Amino acid sequence: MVKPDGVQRGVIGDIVARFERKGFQLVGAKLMQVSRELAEQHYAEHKERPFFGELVEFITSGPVFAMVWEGENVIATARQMMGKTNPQEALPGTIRGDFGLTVGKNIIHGSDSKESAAREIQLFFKEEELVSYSKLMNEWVY
Ligand code: 3AN
Repeated sequence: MVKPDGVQRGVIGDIVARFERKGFQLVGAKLMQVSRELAEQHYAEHKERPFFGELVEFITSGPVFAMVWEGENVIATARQMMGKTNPQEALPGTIRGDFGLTVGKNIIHGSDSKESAAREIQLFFKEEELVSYSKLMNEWVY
């Protein structure tokens, strides 16, 4: 998910392009305003952390671009492409390393396991918003 800072900074296209060029397949995407209720569900695992309130404020402060990507080892690879949570530690060439400056506004969120991906996808998308299709290009990727 491109967070409100990424949308404001105009890097949706760049981020989509990185995942596309890597070889991943887009199966769903939408620009949306996150409600407080959805934000609290999304960040439920951080409820006890001191920055929970800030997280909810920030993610609801403007539109986000939610995406579902598919492909070989997509979760771990996408997290590598995103870079470390703190953009000051994220390497150049990663999304946070290239676009972010502070941990509070770090451009992008990515699911960190199959379980969290399943949970987050059903929070953000209806089943009919996910599109399954075959891409001829895949035979050149795998
Ligand atoms: P990631 O997004 O890399 O999985 P998590 O799950 O540890 O990182 O943290 C969730 C979000 O909480 C991060 N994307 C970041 O925006 C925010 N966050 C993490 N640590 C801090 C912190 N020390 N202060 C403020 N916000 C933080």
